[in-house]
Amino acid sequence: MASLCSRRLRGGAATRNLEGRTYMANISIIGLGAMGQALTARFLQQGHTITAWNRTPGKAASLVAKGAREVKSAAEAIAASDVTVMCVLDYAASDSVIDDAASALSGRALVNLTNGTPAQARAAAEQVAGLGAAYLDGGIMATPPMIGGEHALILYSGSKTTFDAHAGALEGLGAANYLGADAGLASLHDLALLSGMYGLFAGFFHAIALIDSEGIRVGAFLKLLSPWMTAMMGELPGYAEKIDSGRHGVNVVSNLGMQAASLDNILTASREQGVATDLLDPMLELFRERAGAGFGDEDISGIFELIRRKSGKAG
Ligand code: FVH
Repeated sequence: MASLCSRRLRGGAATRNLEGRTYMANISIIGLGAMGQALTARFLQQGHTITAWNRTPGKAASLVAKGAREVKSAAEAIAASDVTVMCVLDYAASDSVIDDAASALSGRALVNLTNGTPAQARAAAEQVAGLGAAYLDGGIMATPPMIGGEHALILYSGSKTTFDAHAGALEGLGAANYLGADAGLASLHDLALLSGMYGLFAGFFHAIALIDSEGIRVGAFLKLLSPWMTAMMGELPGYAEKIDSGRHGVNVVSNLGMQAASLDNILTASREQGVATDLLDPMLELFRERAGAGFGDEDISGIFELIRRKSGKAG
């Protein structure tokens, strides 16, 4: 079970460390895309000393104007600070940076906020440890404009020593949630949260395609859809309880068989309205499979049993 540790310490121009003392750090940044620029701008705003490198030169101009120092290589950036925060496109990119800057890493700490898989994070942690450096992985649950704001959350896992040592700076970016020593945990949680988001978006896009099929404005429909989706969020704790206990047949008020018939109506109506059913077809297949196996009287939480790892379906 992952240990949870979430904190937010806020200062004005500078952050505070875990003991509450004013904290200014030398931080290097690798990657000045949309997210890297937002992270750097926030660190500068918080009073930290920043050294930055980006593969393509020229992206640091506005940050240099605010006090950042631009260097010519990733190795030079890593050598400049005890801790380097990297945020590049993907792990192919971050792996190539680590390979190129391997000689500079010994004795340093690397915080990798690049989006990737748990396996990629674990492999990077092993490689970086082999080079004599500490590795903290991270998953950013925010868009660039949200960085430093009250809704920004960053998940971390890997080196607890690095997290604790630099929490004062990291918490300036957003709430910092340390999930455990396994470097893959931040990515696992990040991807699971994004899965929830994409499922929500899938329902939204199908719903508005159905409404649009009669020429109704999406903005007007949103006034009905948003509160409905918010109300349905209230079902999640009940599903979670059934999944955790494996008892999908208790307190059932909307059984799977009924919902399979209802989802079938949605897909039939969609076809009649000329709307593609691609986003919802797989869900009806799972409903039918579970109901066909004799669980039609239970809750729809039972379809979890068909997709979980030990169902044997996964590759
Ligand atoms: N932007 C967002 O909304 C999301 C929010 C959640 C977290 N993601 C992840 O953050 C990583 C970076 O995303 P980004 O938005 O900064 O992406 P870009 O603006 O496209 O910038 C990409 C940077 O990566 C550099 N880069 C690409 N390939 C390499 C490479 N082989 N070696 C070194 N650097 C590389 C690229 O450099 P350049 O093209 O300017 O030379 C940019 O600095 C990402 O994992 C998101 O999933 C963002």
